[in-house]
Amino acid sequence: MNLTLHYAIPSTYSQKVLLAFYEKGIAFTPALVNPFDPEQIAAYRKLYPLGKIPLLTGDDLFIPESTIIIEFLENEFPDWGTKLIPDDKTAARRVRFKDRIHDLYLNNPISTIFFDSLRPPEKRNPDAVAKAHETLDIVYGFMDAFYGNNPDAGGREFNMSDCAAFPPLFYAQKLHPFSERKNIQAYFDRVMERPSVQKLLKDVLPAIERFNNK
Ligand SMILES: N[C@@H](CCC(=O)N[C@@H](CS)C(=O)NCC(=O)O)C(=O)O
Repeated sequence: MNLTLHYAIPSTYSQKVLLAFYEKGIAFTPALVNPFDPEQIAAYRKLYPLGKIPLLTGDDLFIPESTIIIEFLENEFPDWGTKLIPDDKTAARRVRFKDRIHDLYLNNPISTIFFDSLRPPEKRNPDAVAKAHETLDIVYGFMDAFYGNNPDAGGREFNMSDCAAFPPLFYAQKLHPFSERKNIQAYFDRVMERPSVQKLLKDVLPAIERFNNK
């Protein structure tokens, strides 16, 4: 099957999908998009006018949205590598709920803070950033309680919602630290031990560090 992944190295949603590919051991053709290159963005928007990354294409495929890409991988390759969405309907619903929590209330506020920090001071939006920090405090409360009650999460149990959590948590270490939240820190440490995460960091860290030092 021809699977071409359009993605960007610093993009947390791209990293979420990369983790899924690595966990399942599925090969893909990379189509890198540099989100800071206006020409590349203009070309990409011809393919996908919303301009959102990642996107999976191939033969008759056109699949935007990280969660839907992972659902597709799980449906097409159910027996490969890690099962990222359980077969059991109730368990699958819980995974989808945490996937939404991690995308909407962890990843999005971290992205707000990150992109705001790249703007010149006169273009910054302190209200949006304050709101993002507020949301993160609330979601950290939820995550701390959840991971305290589920010590196998992110380690012996790993699923789509963990693919969604790691990339923003990686950025959050600096942008909205969680080290005082012992259960989130323990969860993060468990996730860090996954070979897929180590591979991801090897692939993306040099680019992120180059970017941070600019
Ligand atoms: N809901 C989308 C979010 C994707 C998203 O927002 N990606 C960011 C990069 S991490 C992006 O494409 N930003 C460029 C833009 O919004 O124009 C998903 O899960 O794939």
